[in-house]
Amino acid sequence: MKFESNKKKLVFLCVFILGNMLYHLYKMINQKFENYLETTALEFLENKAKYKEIISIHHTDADGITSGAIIKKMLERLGLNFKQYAFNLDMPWKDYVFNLGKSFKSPCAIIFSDLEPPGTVICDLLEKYPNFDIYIIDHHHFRKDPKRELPENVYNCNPTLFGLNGLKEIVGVTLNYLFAKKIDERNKDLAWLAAIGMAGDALDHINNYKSYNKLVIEEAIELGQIDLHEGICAFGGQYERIDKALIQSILPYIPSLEGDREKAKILLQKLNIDPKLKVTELSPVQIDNLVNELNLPQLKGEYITIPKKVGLLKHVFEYASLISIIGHDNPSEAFRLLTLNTVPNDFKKRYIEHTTSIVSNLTKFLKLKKVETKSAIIVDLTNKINVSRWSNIGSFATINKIYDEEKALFIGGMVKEGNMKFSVRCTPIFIKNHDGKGANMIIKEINSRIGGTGGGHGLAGGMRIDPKKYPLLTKEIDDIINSI
Ligand SMILES: [Mn+2]
Repeated sequence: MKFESNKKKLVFLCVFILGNMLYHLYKMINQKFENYLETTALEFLENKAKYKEIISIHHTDADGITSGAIIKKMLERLGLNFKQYAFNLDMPWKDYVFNLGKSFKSPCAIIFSDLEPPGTVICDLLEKYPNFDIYIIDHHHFRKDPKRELPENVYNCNPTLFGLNGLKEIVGVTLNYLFAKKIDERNKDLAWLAAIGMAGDALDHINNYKSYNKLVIEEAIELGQIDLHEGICAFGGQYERIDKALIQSILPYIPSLEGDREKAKILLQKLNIDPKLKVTELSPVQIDNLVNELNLPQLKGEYITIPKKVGLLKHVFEYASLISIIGHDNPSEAFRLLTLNTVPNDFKKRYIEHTTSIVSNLTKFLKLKKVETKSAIIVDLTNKINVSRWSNIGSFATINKIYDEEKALFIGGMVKEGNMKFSVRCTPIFIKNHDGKGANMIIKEINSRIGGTGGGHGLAGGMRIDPKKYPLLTKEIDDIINSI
């Protein structure tokens, strides 16, 4: 009898485990998307002989640079004639791609990595150059042409069209890596590049990676290209000794330390932790004591290192930040960084300046007077923090959850006479509470009620208004948010 019941339990357990595995597998992969990606890769291989040249256009942040590096290697392996362009989106797509397109040798293939023109521009471009084939390997929300379908020679592999989350589940470099691997299995030696790009776009703990992001990380670990560890995650200062790391950490930002090294030292002394210890050298007990003392559970988690690199470049979050800092104005230097094992001093200096300024600006942000209504927080930074930092503060304040997550954040101020600029941020909680609507819908409503310009997506957007309308904005903001 007892044996029978144990047997039943065992069968039940097996069914449960198997069911769970199948469920997770189903959640991980999206067969329709994979089929389309594979078909696109096969079509590319079939068409490649007819192309006089291949044009690769990619973004300039860490996700874009690593995507570009993967496509470059893929094209080199195919022995194809190609040109590569890094585009930081500082001019309208139409101007950029029409001007560039004049020099392309037709027929050609254009591969867009980690960025893509809106549908209207693609349709216009192909009306002028019907012999350009277009391969879209991008994960951003695709802006369709409301009147025209894309022609047949556009292969749109955008995973968001297949219901995937273009950030949590698959970022640009993950997609470009998967595409390159469908083209040629040898490209799997580039998986470590995906780990860097992902860190830059996802801005999250590895524990929270999902679907294809997670699968590619697991692949890179299996191939020995990256290592996974558990411990303190002071992203921004992960390569440093612990006292410096804590005050340089931007994910999480540690409010109680205010970027002050003395405060960090006092804290460590209290916990009997040697400030000279490296973040990665802390014992499990020291880790728990630190996390408890600061009451920051997100300070503990999984982190990734690249075994063949040293110092800052060993840590993917910091590597990605550095590439994004350099890449916007100097993409070729950002490309070169990928070939190095140690960070050059001048780059490291720029990295530290950038990171410490985020910390000090977040500290300022917390202390500033804010207009707080039922559904919004409005912060006027005019003459307080440099304009070029506003959007960045908005993003890091949001990912660090250092304001009421149920409210929309407006951060900005006067940029010049008659012009007020705001970055708008909404957290996933805000969006969930408002039927899936966020920053872009709020901006649209503001534009129609009180004027101005702007746009964006649910989590983030930007807008400009007439400063004379600022009092009206603060007065009506709750009503505006209520009506989206
Ligand atoms: Mn991206």
